[in-house]
Amino acid sequence: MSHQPRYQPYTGAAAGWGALRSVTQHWLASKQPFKNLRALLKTNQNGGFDCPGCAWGESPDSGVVKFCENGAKAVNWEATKRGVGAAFFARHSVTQLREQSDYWLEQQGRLTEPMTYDAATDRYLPISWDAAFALIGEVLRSLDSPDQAEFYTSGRASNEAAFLYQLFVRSYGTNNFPDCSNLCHEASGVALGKSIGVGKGTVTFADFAQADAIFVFGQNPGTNHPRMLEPLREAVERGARVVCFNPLKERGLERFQHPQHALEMLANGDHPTSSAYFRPNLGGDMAAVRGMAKCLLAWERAQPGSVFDHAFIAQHTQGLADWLQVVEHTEWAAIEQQSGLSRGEIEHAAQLYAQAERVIACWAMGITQHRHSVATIQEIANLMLLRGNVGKAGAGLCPVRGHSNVQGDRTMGINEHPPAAFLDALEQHFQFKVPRAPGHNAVQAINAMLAGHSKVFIGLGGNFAQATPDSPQSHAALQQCALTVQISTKLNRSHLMHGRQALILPCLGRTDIDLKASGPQAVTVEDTFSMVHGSWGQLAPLSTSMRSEPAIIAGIANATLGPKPVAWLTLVEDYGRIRELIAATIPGFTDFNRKMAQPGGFYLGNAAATRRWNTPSGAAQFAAHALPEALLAEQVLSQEEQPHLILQTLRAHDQYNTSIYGLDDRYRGVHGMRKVVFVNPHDISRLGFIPGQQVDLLSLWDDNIERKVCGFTLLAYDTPAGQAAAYYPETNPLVPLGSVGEGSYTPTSKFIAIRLLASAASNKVAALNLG
Ligand SMILES: Nc1nc2c(c(=O)[nH]1)N[C@H]1C(S)=C(S)[C@@H](COP(=O)(O)OP(=O)(O)OC[C@H]3O[C@@H](n4cnc5c(=O)[nH]c(N)nc54)[C@H](O)[C@@H]3O)O[C@H]1N2
Ligand SMILES: Nc1nc2c(c(=O)[nH]1)N[C@H]1C(S)=C(S)[C@@H](COP(=O)(O)OP(=O)(O)OC[C@H]3O[C@@H](n4cnc5c(=O)[nH]c(N)nc54)[C@H](O)[C@@H]3O)O[C@H]1N2
Ligand SMILES: [Mo]
Repeated sequence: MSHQPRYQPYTGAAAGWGALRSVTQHWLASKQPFKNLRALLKTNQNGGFDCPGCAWGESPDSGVVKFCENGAKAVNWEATKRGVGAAFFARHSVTQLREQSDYWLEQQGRLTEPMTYDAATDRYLPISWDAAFALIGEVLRSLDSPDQAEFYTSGRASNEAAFLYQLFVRSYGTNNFPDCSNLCHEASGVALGKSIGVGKGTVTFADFAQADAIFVFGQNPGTNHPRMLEPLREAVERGARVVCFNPLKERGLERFQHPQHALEMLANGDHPTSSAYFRPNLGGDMAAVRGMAKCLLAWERAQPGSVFDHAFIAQHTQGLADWLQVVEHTEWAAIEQQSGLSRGEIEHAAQLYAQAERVIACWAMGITQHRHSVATIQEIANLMLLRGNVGKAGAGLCPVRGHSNVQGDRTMGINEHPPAAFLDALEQHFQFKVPRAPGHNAVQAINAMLAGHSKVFIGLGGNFAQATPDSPQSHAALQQCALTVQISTKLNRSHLMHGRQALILPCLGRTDIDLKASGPQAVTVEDTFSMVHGSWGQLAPLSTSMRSEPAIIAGIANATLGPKPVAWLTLVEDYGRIRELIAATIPGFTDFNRKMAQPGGFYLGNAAATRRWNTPSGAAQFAAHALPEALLAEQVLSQEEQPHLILQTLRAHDQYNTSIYGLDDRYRGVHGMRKVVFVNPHDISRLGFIPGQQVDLLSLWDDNIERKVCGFTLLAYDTPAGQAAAYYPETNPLVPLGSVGEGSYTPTSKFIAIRLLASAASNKVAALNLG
């Protein structure tokens, strides 16, 4: 699909013909287009499977087949006919495979049989399921303490798999649950828990149709949540405002064509989706929102009662006075400097906010992957509380989740610091001593493995080696383990950065039919709006040697603990039995087996959405944080050399996290290459470079470790001065392990202080069409 590297600005609109053309290419490349078409048509339909793409939800009563370009790619990626089994591993040693790109690795196809690493030949060899389970059980039982094992989860795991996994791990004796959420929306959970008493969003799909304004902070839905563009456009058509905060002019937010309105596509028409577009500096959103609050305060003082929702504030909140004092003391100079926006722009944003009766605030990784993310999200919550925009129709807080079931996994107890009530319920129902000490998050797990404290890593999905920060360190962490186990659908680098003993356990994906003696099994997932619904696989699995995630977890649990505290193997004969256990222990799941089949699923509820505040004070809390003194960390400021640029690491259009589907990033005009860095043209010349030149990126931190990636092509791009961007995971080696969010521990993937160096290897202009 991708040939000659090319950089040429994209002129079409997002999600229109261009999108459909790209889907078609991926379909054809999968070698079974017709089968996939059928599978796709079931996506997000009752009786079909949940899209393995993002966590965006659907209107429960819409009869329309909902799919998007990138959902289609995700389905297609999983439903490939290519297989990776014994013959493949016989051809390639692990050392040879390490030389291959992430793109190449995942392109090889679906993992088809269990494999174990053989050091003598440096190859993976076949192993029986029973022998694999026995090995895991033996190693886990041999550890001095259960806290010496790490149990990672990626957010594609179903509710059933996640519940079983946490039950096994806690019965084994630890809360070491590093998960992808630690790298993702952790700050949203922490901040919202403090502010409104629940770590989830308060809106449902229906709210979007009633909002007067929708604010979108630090999110690129055109690529990462394409189905969200539809309610955004509908909002604009109704006359509502869509207000974006993003340093980059993201195509999907700028203009939009609806792929399901054939007439419009034929006319090649596009509508403005974005009513106002503000371009803050990386990490500047807290200051911008603070500035908005400062405006609202001034207007309220000028005309009391005209701006604040005093009735709501009096009845439902605490801490307003303290916060307003902080707002008052924050100087405009600091706000403008830190946000990168002018006072006039911020006043405009504040007007748009104040003119709307019902406001939804959405955000994603541009907000959560900073040092002060928790404080930023609490500031967004403050702004929303000021006008009663939480817990009324058409309004609310909306962290837009990433992985299709990352929210459900948390609900099921994938949590390294679980609430006491959850543990109490487990203990009572299953009658075992539940571990109470908090476990490791993702960064703590890496540190524990590096230090040799943790010796076993088990991954339920995902690609820990590439998704985590400071790649050489996280690779070393895995390689230091006595045993690494990856439960996966596709080959990735985590299989190659393995422990002394290693297992690859191939599992069924969302699209595969999961047939048991009792019949085909369904699983359930929870979307970003707390809707839980069933998912039924539709395609015959590529190999009979794959097992479902619940079956694999049950096998491991049984080999480690025997049939205690539950008869693991019997449970997974019919997933309805797992759901009964969920219903018995987790609030909101009463009558689960019946409700999962309801059209559109069922709503778990959200206390804050009904204005019940599960905070210690019983009220929604205004949080009074000062702005960070400087956005740059002390560990950078203390260095002799100061940064040239701040770098954010983001997703291209043709990738799903560490899975690279193709080498294009259509909306940003990049074709056939990923090792690029987007830099403001004035910065390029200020730093003495020219567009197209090859550069190395060096990140600054105070621990004397050289963090560098080499041979990136400089692309002149419309980004605010000083704010650069490059793709993840190629740039993960630059994120220092110690650079994490305060209170969230999330790596600061959107704020890396870097210097640019001319590439030693090939210091010449790449042959590029620079459009
Ligand atoms: N096709 C596809 N879909 C996906 C994924 C995928 O990889 N591919 N990943 C899934 C997952 S796990 C997740 S978490 C989501 C991720 O969804 P997004 O959060 O949209 O993902 P990113 O590509 O990281 O984009 C971050 C956006 O925030 C902006 N940004 C960066 N820093 C700042 C900042 O400081 N302030 C502001 N205001 N903006 C900023 C960037 O310019 C970019 O537009 O998508 C999910 N859906
Ligand atoms: N620098 C930087 N780093 C980041 C981010 C960033 O923006 N910048 N984003 C972070 C975010 S938001 C996230 S969520 C993480 C993502 O971290 P992960 O969730 O760990 O990574 P993925 O790339 O989604 O995992 C892909 C692998 O999952 C396996 N897989 C796919 N489907 C299934 C399935 O159904 N079952 C099982 N068992 N395995 C499956 C396949 O083998 C595939 O290779 O990365 C984080 N890392
Ligand atoms: Mo994510």
